[in-house]
Amino acid sequence: MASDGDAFETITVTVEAGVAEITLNRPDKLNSFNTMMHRELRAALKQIAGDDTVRAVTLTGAGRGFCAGQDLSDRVMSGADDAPDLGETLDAHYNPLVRSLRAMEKPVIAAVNGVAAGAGCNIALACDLVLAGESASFIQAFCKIGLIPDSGGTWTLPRLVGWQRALGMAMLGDKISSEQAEEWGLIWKRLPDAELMPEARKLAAHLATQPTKGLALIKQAMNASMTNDFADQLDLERDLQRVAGRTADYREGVQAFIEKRAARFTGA
Ligand code: T3D
Repeated sequence: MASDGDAFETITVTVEAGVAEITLNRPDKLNSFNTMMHRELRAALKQIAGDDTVRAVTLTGAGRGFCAGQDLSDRVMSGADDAPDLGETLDAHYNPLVRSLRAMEKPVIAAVNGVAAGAGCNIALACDLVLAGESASFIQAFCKIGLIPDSGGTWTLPRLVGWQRALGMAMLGDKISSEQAEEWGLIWKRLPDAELMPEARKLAAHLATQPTKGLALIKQAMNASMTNDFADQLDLERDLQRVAGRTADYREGVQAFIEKRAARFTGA
């Protein structure tokens, strides 16, 4: 996949050395989602998912925010207007987006560079590893406008931070600092702002040299563990380990260990 920096209006996508970096790019609106941004992000993720040369993905935001969720200026109703069918917009946009992040057969890093609010917060949390700059914050803003956490939030939050903290975040909509987020296990790592993108790029570059199929199988197993019981999960581990054991990267990993050298993984 060639670098696609100029192909979109609301996002930018660059591809270099096996890493796709997607930047949500509506900074004046804190990168909130309109229909075009949904369409463009979906198209980019589809292209990336199908490109075997891309072995890691980073998602970040332009300007001072990561993403403020839905663009509320597209939801203003005058007295006479019917309420929009938000179930429809979830079906059409937010749910396919978080599904595609969870199903992506390569690691996805969220580099949260500022506020992540509403669906913007839960989209970050749908990524595999969440890095945050120290000025980043996480807000389940939905309750402030009468909505419920979507984009997987009601599923992800209790699993990440436990029942009380999930309900506190969802019902109060308080701003959770990056420090608090790290302490609670909401994110993988907090970094000084200036180090966020260099570290995210370093991590993505590392992941892009790792056994991509194996990482995808780890993701598949972890996803399934959220609903499987222990017996089913053991069966799944058996099945997925069988697949992992047949990859070229497993063969290379064992060979490299025996030869006491660094492995050269190809992602196959
Ligand atoms: O509708 C559906 O399809 C259902 C799905 C819903 C998913 C959702 O995400 S619902 C939740 C939507 N998001 C929110 O409720 C968050 C709204 N934003 C805020 O609460 C605050 O902006 C923040 C806490 C995120 C940041 O606050 P602050 O003080 O740092 O920035 P600000 O001044 O509020 O925002 C800066 C600009 O971005 C400002 O524009 P202006 O005045 O400079 O022209 C503001 O209006 C704009 N902006 C921020 N968030 C949104 C937005 N514009 C449109 N939609 C937004 N969500």
